[in-house]
Amino acid sequence: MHAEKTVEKELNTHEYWDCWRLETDKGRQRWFFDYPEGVHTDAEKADFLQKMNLAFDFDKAKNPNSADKVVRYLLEKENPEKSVSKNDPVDQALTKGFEFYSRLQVEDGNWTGDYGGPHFLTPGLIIVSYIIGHQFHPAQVEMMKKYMLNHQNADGGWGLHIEDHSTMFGTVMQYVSLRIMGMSAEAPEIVKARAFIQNHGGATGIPPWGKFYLSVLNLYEWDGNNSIFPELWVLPRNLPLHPGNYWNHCRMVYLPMTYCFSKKVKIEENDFIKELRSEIYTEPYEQINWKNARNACTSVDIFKPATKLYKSFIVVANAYEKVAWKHFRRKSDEFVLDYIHAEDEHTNYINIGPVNKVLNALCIWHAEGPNSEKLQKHIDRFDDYLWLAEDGMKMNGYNGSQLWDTVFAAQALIESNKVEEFPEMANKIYHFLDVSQVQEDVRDREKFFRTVSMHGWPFSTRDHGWPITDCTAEGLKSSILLNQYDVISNRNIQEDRMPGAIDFLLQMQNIDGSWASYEEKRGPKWMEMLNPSQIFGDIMVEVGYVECSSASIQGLKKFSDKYNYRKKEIEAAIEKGKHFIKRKQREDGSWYGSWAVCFTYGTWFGVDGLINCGESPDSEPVQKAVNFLLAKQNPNGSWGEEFKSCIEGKYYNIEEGHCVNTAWAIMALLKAECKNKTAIDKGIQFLLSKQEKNGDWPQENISGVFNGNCMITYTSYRNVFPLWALGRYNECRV
Ligand code: LAN
Repeated sequence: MHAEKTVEKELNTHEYWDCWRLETDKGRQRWFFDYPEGVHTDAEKADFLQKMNLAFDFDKAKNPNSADKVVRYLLEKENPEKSVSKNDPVDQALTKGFEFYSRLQVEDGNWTGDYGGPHFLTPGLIIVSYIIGHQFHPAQVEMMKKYMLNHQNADGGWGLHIEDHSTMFGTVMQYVSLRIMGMSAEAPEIVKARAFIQNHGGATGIPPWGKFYLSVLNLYEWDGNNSIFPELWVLPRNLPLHPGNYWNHCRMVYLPMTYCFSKKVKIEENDFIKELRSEIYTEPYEQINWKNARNACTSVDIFKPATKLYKSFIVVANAYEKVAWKHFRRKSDEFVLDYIHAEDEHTNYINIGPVNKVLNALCIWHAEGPNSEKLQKHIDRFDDYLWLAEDGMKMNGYNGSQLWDTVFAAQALIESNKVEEFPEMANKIYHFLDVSQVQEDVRDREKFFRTVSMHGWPFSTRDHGWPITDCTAEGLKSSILLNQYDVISNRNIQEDRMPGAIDFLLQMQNIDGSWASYEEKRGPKWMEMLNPSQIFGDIMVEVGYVECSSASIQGLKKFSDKYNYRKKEIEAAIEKGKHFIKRKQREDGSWYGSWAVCFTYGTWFGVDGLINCGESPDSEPVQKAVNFLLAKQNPNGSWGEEFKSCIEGKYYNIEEGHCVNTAWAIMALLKAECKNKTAIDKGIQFLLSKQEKNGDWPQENISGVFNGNCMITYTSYRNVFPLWALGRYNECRV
């Protein structure tokens, strides 16, 4: 009886998932919804959506991470399973794993997936859409609402990301969004969320970015914000304070923020806004002391407290606001708006990330009007960021991780020696590498502080276009490797399309030998003391990362092994890079990973980087790394790390182990030619035991991270890294 019920529920679930369709075009990915036949009237549609809601019931207590069941169900259905039969268990797992993964590869050659996690992105989109009067499809609204409710914590709040404890930022942002999406103030979930807000002192304690979002919604006075003055943009460029020297994500977020601050952009007050004002504060709105609220920040939210330097700086900035010189302000405003237009054009209205995506749209609405063509172009790109999974619909942390997932799949396939066995997959991969490589520099590059882009690779798609050091290196590496195979039919990425990537990588190396993420380091480290966010670390200026450095070295090395272009300079760059990697190694032999959880990730890059620099596996740093990893192996053969490792900079073990961490550790140990074969065999056994019948691996905890405190989902990691580790193992034992 019970079994029958489960089957029935599953069938129903699929019926609703089947109304959704993912379209992809050169990496652009968008979800479309169609009502099924027979659903015509408004009442029928509303009824259908309510039922669909149940098909997205999700138990956060089991695991707050979606397993990307919807897209995988649709793709698996489209691409039938093929049977695989190999004598050797490792080869069987590997081949089955690739067979399964090939079914998930979309037509244009990449892998799509959930890139959610942060809890401040979807609300940003909802808030801005409300202000600019953009209506989402009712099915999208239903799914976004569902997503937020699925992720509500037991205490009524939401955190900075899906695995986080509740914070004021997370809670107020979802609260306001859910209310905008039509939930009543008396709905039980809303009542609970309000209690969380009230019990933690009310929304005046929301961190600065939250104050900003509330201000444009007219739920918080602009006077309660510290000054974000636009004159910053026209200061002399050689001042460290000039935003042209900031980390590009910080620069691009503060750009529209300065516009809104300067123009005091806000929606007109209405009854709904007045209601919200009465719900999120502990005192009547009119009585709030806004000046005091400027620096208020709820303690559970704080990751990086405001420094003394920042507090002094802000006193000056706030004082300047009262005497700001009109002419200078007008000039600054003009530059800011020009720059917003330029970023929109450079990225084909995708924008660099999910935050400036919506904030630029807001500025364009304000500057160009609600019916402007430019606003429409912005709105057309909203869907590029929306992702549907079994937990509902969310805004992704980027317009996807298409290139990134594809380069790892390429290398896993190559190292496993499976290119010839999966020629279609390999050809599609190559095609995506081809169409995602950037083919031009941006206009007015220097005026807008952009570096060269020509022949770099971005993290997602060519239309997005911002090249990244490690993405470029991995794209280059994958192209060079795949060029060796006759089964690849259109080998378009040849010598003429590589020097640009090399120029970019060489130009991006920092004086200390490191590589940062998108650009070279442009400002001093102490600038971080002016970080106003309180919730993110390392946002002010670029930082040298072991991951980006190791990847860049590997890319340069692979190129230099085959071509002669700038050979001497490459050699020197690799040598300098080696010293950086060595300096970054911790006493215990590990490296801290900044972009995934955490030391197993960093150490995988550290070891691979050193070996590529010509360091012997027997050398001290490599052996120290081996010993570190061996010491962290769990009795069941696995490795596993909690996301807390990233936040505290200290290894937090998960005893039952995670496939992704295990894969990174095994890859590092194999690269280091670790003599302890038993440890590696045990790790491999763990991966084999975890593989599911269809060739997939289970979705475990969140893998990605940024700015030290915010986690982000990479659902492809659970496939691509176990495969790569098995492949490397398989080849090493031959
Ligand atoms: C990313 C995603 C990719 C990531 C790697 C390529 C994996 C990394 O090796 C270098 C850094 C980079 C490019 C990166 C930087 C920070 C990003 C852009 C993100 C984690 C995706 C989302 C995040 C962005 C900052 C989110 C918006 C939040 C702000 C604080 C602006």
